[in-house]
Amino acid sequence: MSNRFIKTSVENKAGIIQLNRPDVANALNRQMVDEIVGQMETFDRDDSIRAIVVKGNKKAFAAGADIDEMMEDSPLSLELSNPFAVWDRIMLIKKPIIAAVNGFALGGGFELALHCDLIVAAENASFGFPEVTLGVMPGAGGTQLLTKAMGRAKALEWIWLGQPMSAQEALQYGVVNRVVAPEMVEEETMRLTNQIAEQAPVAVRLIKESVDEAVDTPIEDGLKLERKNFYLAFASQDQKEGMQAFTEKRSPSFKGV
Ligand code: CO8
Repeated sequence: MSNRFIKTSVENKAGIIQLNRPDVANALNRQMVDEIVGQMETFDRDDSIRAIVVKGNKKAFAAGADIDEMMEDSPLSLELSNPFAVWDRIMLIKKPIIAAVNGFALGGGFELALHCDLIVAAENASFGFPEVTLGVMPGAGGTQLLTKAMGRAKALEWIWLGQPMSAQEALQYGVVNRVVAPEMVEEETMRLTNQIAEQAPVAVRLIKESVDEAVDTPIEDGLKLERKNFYLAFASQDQKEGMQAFTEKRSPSFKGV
């Protein structure tokens, strides 16, 4: 099935997903979310891709769920259509996902950015959950992901007030990784992505799983997984190549096996 609401491309070892509903500030309708997640899964299965980038346009990363589509929903229509099941699949993507955010990342758009592993933001980007002003609340993980990222008190303030937060403030609270001039967002995102894409792929994958474990589990369980993954890394050719290259004082050539 061809994509209607996203554009895709490949640059070096990065698979790029561009949100493409510019007329409505990239508001996320359900088909668009299906396309985004389906494409993430396609890139995740592709051995030539080492990292995934999600970006919008100059004005907006995404201004939230499509309000026109959502306004007729009822509890039962939501229960039956189960619109958030597709979001859970993002959590299963093994490769690094980097969001490049220019302009608005609001509501579901902010939730999409928070589902990514790293965020590069423009100085003029604004992040927020305006749902409260619509009489609802975040539904695609926003209350959970933002609280884990910045702590309870600040997350409550942000979600209760519904006001956007600047990129600088988001940086200060550890919600985004880097803030750069708007015209540098893509370049900086690709620089970061390419750096990660050059690392040993098996190690990158095991690191993502291990760090994710730290967020949700007791320290004992996290340490067990870290140790298991550390041992597993020694089953890869990349471990041998990486250590050999170090002793031979040359750059390693990682193959992802
Ligand atoms: N849904 C539908 N249409 C939208 C949305 C949206 N979320 N955001 C913008 N648009 C449309 C506008 O209606 C407008 O259309 P038209 O040209 O036909 O009038 C067009 O995009 C351009 O928008 P504006 O004219 O408003 O542009 P401005 O620069 O003046 O303002 C803003 C940009 C600030 C982004 C403004 O459009 C805005 O406030 N948008 C709504 C933001 C919002 O409330 N988002 C939260 C939605 S609720 C939500 O996300 C719940 C998430 C849980 C589920 C997630 C599942 C996907």
